[in-house]
Amino acid sequence: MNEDQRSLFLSSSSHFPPPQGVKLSYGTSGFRADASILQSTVYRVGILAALRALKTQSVIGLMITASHNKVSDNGVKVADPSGGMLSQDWEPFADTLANAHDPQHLVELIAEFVQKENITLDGTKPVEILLARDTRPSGEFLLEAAKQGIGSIIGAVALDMGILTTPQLHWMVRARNGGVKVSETDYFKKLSSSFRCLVDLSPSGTHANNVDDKLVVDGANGVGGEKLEILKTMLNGLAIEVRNSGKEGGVLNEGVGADYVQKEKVVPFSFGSQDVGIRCSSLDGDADRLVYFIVPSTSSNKIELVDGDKILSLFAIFITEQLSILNKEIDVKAKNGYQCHLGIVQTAYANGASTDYLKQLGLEVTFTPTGVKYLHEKAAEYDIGIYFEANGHGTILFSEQFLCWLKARTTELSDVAKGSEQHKAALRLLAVSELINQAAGDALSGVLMVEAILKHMGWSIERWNEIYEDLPSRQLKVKVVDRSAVVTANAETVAVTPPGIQEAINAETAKHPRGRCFIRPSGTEDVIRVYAEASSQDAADNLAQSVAKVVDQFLGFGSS
Ligand code: NG1
Ligand code: ZN
Repeated sequence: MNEDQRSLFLSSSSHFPPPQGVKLSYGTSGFRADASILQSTVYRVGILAALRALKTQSVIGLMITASHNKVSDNGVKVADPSGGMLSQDWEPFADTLANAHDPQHLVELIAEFVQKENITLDGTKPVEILLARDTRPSGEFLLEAAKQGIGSIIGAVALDMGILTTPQLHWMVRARNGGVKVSETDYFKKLSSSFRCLVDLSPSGTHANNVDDKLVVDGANGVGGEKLEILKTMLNGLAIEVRNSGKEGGVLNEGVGADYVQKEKVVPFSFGSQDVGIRCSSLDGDADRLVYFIVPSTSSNKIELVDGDKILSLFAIFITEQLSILNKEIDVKAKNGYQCHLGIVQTAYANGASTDYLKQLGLEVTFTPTGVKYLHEKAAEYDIGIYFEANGHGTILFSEQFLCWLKARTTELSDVAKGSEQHKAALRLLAVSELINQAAGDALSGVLMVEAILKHMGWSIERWNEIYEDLPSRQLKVKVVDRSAVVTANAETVAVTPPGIQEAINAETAKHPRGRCFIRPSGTEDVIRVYAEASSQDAADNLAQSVAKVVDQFLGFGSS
């Protein structure tokens, strides 16, 4: 590292002293904390993103968001050239960078890393970093810190894309690295045109159930509602009403949003008896999660949740149907054949009934730890990989090889075969690959996928919800002295440490029919999460409560 670069670092980093007594870690989804202590972290992630761009000689993304967390929190994460999450082998460097205690130490760490990774810092090959933020007020000053971090690396250029959903930024990074200089308008155009294409390919006569009725969307008082207001004006044949768009003065994620609806299973603010019989859905604060729900015709505020597992199952049904139409007329062993490998990826939070259902359909289901970085990576191993977290975060990935084959099939077919069922199935799969965000789980493209499939099947939301019945479940959080004391294995289903805790969990679980329970440290909050499932709601509640007590005994503030 030359002297100019060294003194640039020293002077700019002296404006961003790290918070005292806080240890930050690049968790499930980047760094997250109270916004008031994040300035130095975001500045340092700016440096990290710039180094990553130089290393990969590609466009990198930096997103400022704390998703479903409360409005006083914020966070920052990096999008890699593929549009996916930061490569996991850079996470330890992210941690050391964020926790460096003074400018001198920071410069030494960077110099060492730059040398190890063979990164050239002479400005001869300039690179771009796309910046975006959600609607949190703190995003504004944090974005400035990110710009300063990027500006402290010679040859790195920050491009401020303004307020975007997290998946919009991931999508832009991916597209730009594919050589297309896209804007937000291109994103909306792509979604609306591929949605139109899918709807036009629906079998005639299947629209009746829902073509004229509307979808009501809870925007979590965040960026998603705002963007959906724009997108909906570009859609034909789908009426969307957005509530909690943030314009009515509501607070981000407070009594609203996908996380609230999924965890509390109650109606979000501004929904109620007027919505009985209507399809309702909820986005989270940065619009990368989506759940649907039904308001039952009772006086309580409870809802029927149609969660990420049901969205995944709906997608799986549709894709399987298209693949079987294709395979019916193709000899997969012939020269033009293709044995498409379809895989489903879930986490331990997936409702047991969903996994049973998917396996009954004959699908291959695998599990990864929580966090889309794991699910995404696994799903990318298939020709078509569908992944979802129960909380509504997920997408469908297509391999390049399979897409090439599909494209070739649609053009190769004779004029007679064009318009055949096989041709339509291939076109539908291609439209899905355009509509669904290949970079990250995306609530806006997810809504359009769900709506197009419901039209295709001629299904109401009730019909969709009935594909299987969820096992009752309960999630709790426990505050502990040090959450890193819990180390898990087997896709987080077993707690390896502290010693004896798993045996205690097993003993509680064994008391309940169809009981299943696990604990893990949250990657986004300072808590241990408890998940319990059993044959009745009371049993699931009791199991979760008793395991929360176990956690408290082993790790709580009175434990030592
Ligand atoms: P943590 O806090 O690590 O449980 C939560 C979600 C994840 C993921 C991330 C990122 C649950 C139980 N966990 O992570 O699935 O979505 O936030 O937003 O929903
Ligand atoms: Zn989110």
